[in-house]
Amino acid sequence: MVYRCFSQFIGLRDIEIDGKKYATDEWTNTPSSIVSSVPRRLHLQKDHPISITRQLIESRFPGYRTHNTLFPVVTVNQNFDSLGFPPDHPGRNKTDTYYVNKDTVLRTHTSAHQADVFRGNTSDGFLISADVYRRDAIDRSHYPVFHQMEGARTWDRSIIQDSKELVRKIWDDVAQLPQHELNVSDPNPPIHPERNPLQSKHHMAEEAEAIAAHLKRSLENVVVEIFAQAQKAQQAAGQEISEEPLQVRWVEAYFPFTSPSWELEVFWQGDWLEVLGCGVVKQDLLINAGVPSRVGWAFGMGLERIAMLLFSVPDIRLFWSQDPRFSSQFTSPFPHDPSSTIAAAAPSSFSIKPFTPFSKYPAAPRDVAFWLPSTSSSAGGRLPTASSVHENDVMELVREVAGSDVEDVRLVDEFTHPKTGRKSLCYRVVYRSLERTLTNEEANGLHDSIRKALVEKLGVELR
Ligand code: FA5
Ligand code: MG
Repeated sequence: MVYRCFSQFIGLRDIEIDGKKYATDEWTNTPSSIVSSVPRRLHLQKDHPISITRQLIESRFPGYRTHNTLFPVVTVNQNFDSLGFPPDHPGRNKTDTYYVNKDTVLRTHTSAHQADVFRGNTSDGFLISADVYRRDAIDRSHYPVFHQMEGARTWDRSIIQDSKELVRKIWDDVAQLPQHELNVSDPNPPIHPERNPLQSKHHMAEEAEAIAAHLKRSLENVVVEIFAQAQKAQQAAGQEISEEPLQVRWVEAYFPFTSPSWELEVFWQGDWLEVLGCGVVKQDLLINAGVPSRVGWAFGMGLERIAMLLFSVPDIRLFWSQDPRFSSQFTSPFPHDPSSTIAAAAPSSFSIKPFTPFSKYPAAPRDVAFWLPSTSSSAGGRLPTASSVHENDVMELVREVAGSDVEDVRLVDEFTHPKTGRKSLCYRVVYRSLERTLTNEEANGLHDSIRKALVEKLGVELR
């Protein structure tokens, strides 16, 4: 077996995460660089842009119960089983998820807490903000630690006489939501029998449609508010504001714990950026959580993605910077509220200041090409080799060596040798520090270490 990346953990008895000890086993794959970011909790740091973004979004859900200090180590059951993830779902793989041990993971999403909070049944609406962890690609909008906000709103059927009355109540609540004038592209019907099915065993179409309308309007209002604040900020700072109107679209999606489901995308810097996933909560989840009479919606959004729009932050790594040239630029218009349990309204008048980039240091791109290990030792072996190294293993190895001095990693070439059947990959690694110029020697040094680690840890042969 080629996959030896985490052999360093085997034989280690315990792993300590933010003061709590966990036994390790052959599933453990959480590196120390990840463990050391656990105490940062950017969403609760005073004046941090992720925290300001959280507060601003919370203010669009006044009265919702907030849960902002839930611990990031959860059970496999909380993260996957309780949400109906099938046993063979790729999200469960070691290549995608940081395991603490066989039964315990760093949460990959705030949805890990949905069932528990529903079970607590303390409010009609709740919001959960938290740090989440994923082995993922490296680029300016992906980072292995990021922050999500989960939101949910449910209605209790048991206190209402008949289902028509519930539908009317939900539409009344939709009418109470702020109106916006944004032209949102939403070409698909709310329910589609194959692509986006109604939970017909549990819901009437009219119920699901009313819930979907409340969900979509609530989230569109968030995006409208964020953009209005971002534009105001850019204008006040004398920055050039884009002529193009805000473009937003709903896309059909799939999650094991909602149906129907959608993603909301925003056009940003020339591309569609996915900012959230959402849907009508699977009734089985609510039944298993002991609240069978509740029906409603849930969403999960990436706080970094929203904060990048709000503050014009061009690179997701900047949020982790401890350089005062970054951190001193932001001031929250909201009171510092790390232990608050209720979403507060925004002050009647306030303003956001956009990020002013300090000089951008030069990029140092370097390529590395290698043969994937053969899975057969016989010379003419033609067994496929592609699965012996997962792309996320390459990503993590690069991150382990170069930390936040790497801006982007991407596959630029791949081919299979016609005779031997061996497969070769070429990755381009772009080195760039956010805080200073990397010298040629430094970039070469990092790159050499990465080349060595690829051979030692993934068993590849350099070309
Ligand atoms: C989820 O995590 C679902 N739990 C969302 C959900 C909640 C659906 C409730 C339905 C009901 P997804 O993997 O698409 O879905 O992530 C949600 C958002 O997190 C994305 O839209 C994106 O904004 C953000 N995100 C995902 N991966 C990263 C990453 N590596 N870096 C930064 N942000 C990310
Ligand atoms: Mg998604």
